[in-house]
Amino acid sequence: MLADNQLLPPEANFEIYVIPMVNPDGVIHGMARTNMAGLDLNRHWGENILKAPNNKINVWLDCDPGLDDILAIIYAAHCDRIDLIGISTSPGNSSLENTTRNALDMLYHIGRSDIQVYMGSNQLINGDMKLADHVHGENGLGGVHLKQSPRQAITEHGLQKTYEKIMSTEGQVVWANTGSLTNLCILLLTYPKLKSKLKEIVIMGGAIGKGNTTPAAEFNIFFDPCAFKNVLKLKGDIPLVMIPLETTHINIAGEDVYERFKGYSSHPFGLALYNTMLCYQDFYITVNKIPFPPYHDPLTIFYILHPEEFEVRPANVEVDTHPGSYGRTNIYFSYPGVPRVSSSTLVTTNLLNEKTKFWDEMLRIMDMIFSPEMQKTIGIEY
Ligand SMILES: [Ca+2]
Repeated sequence: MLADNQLLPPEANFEIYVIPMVNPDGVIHGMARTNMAGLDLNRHWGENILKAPNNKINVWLDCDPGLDDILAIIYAAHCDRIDLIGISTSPGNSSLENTTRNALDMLYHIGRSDIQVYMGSNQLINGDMKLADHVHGENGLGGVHLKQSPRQAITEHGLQKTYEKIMSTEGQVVWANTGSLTNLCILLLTYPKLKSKLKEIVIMGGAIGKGNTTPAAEFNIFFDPCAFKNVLKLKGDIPLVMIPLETTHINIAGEDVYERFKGYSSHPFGLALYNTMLCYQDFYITVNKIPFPPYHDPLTIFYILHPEEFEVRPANVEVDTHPGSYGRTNIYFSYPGVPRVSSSTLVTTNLLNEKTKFWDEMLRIMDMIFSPEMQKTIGIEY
């Protein structure tokens, strides 16, 4: 292993780096494949030490549902290797009221109302709120209205309760983030002890090149750039994995996926989900001129489960808050002749398999949700 301050040999291939994933105890729990000179070409993942005592990975999901967040919720809530210990909400894809309602309703319809929803901050670290309702519709679900969950979110001191819940969880927790970084920033500022409980932060956000909200910026970062800027400072040595647009744009829900979801539409909730997908697709056809849309947010959960499916590189990440490039993520990778970037911040640069396991796993969960046995357990009368 190269020392942090050691120069890479000039013949080294800089396309893919070896990425030791090290926990605070110094134990490497995984290693990405590399074709760098002198290092093993094979992927050799160790035992995943992220697992909680119940052999599951504790995950907290902070989100702003959101047409693509909802698949992250379903995936995390029903993956048998994850213990989704709570969900906090932020404004972004829609108002805080709507995103919180959407999280509650989604959990209700998939039979996971036992997972508590915590309403996060309705105030950004800096700047004015510019919701993405032109993408996600007037309610964040493309105008699709679900039968409402009888449960309520924790609205009083939601972030304090988030902190308390995480701190009282046995084992460490992975923070998955599919909206702005506002809530995490406030938590790290207010409760520095939180750092001791966070094993890893995995965010969907930013871009290496062009943004999707402005030419410079991706939406989640653009929404509250100062939040991400401060999270990068406040997180200390906690590994942070940033999944930028360049990776999420590979995760297309193709025609086959749409056909499968269409197959659930004889069920009222299946029809609602399919309609959210049609709304999302319509935006990408109209605005981006592509026939099928990328699903950004669920890749956070996919990364937590399958980091070996991603190419990742350490990088210094800076967040631009100048007016002309507001919200741009400036990513500094290593390159020949420059000392290797030593950073606990990793940026994904590719998905290693053209056909990832993501949609297979997602569809397996959907089949399970719409099975007669599961529907009987969920017990909603439509
Ligand atoms: Ca989102």
